Amino acid sequence: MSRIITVAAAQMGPIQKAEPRSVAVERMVRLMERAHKRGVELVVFPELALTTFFPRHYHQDISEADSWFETSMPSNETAPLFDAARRYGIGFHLGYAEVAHEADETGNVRKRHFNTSILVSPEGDILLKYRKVHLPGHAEYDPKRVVQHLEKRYFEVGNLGFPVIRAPMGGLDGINMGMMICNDRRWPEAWRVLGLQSVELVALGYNTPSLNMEAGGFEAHHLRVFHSHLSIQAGCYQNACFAVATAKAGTEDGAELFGHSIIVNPQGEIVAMASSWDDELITADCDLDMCNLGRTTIFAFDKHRRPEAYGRITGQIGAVAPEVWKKA
Ligand code: CDV
Repeated sequence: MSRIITVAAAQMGPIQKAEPRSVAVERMVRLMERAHKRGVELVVFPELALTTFFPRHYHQDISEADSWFETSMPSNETAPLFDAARRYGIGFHLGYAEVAHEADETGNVRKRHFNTSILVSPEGDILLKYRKVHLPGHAEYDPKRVVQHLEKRYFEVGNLGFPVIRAPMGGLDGINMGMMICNDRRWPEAWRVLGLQSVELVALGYNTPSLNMEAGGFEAHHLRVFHSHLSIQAGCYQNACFAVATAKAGTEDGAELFGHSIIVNPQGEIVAMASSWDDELITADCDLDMCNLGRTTIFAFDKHRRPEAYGRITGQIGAVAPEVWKKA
């Protein structure tokens, strides 16, 4: 019997700075209602889905940025999402900014900020939490940039690794599910850590500007989308898994996000793609047995991986210069 789950990427159009969470949540509940009508069993929302992509805004006093963060999940404002999950029998993935009071690596309990995502069951239970590891951007105001990207100012590096959980979802007894957030998708290490836990479905939310502000905007628009898709398609193929990659899209606070949400199969093929820059639901029936081909042949990790040759992957951060050839 094949293992099929119907999934949706619930792309969201822009959320402006002044818009309250209640408006975003209302839009998300509408998307869940539409998903239910289409027989969807798991809905994936974008990164930082409750507010505008606030790391583009500079707060000199960092504590002022706390208004963008959630202190509890669920909360009064996000409860309608959990209610909709129960009402429609749909699981969901949500990206949000999390503030937590917890110990750091030195044992000091303090207020900590993370770019977080959760996977929620159709019963409203939080099955898995992930905190973004690869934080792009910068920590200080950069006068050269037209639009800031201050993730390194507002978030700490995620401290939960790349976890995978096996849990029931839709009509299936168990699916191996993992998450990554936006920039993580560009790092093969992130995919492989999930792959090494037999992930079958990766939920991934993103907010990606149409222009590369670091490069003065010279990177062509179509290459921005291409690199996003290339990374996700390669990650799925090389780790024999599905991905539901969901964007926030359109012009938000005057800055453009490119959208192009996709669902990808373990062959690396795009099986659904968003075409608007607005709230849009794309769906696919994912037969998880498709994961078996890659993981028992080309990417049978137990047979073919050579970790003894991969020492640099974890032993080193930046690239070093190679040895220079000299004529004997
Ligand atoms: N939110 C992100 O992580 N965005 C990055 C941008 C800054 C390049 C991304 O990788 O899409």
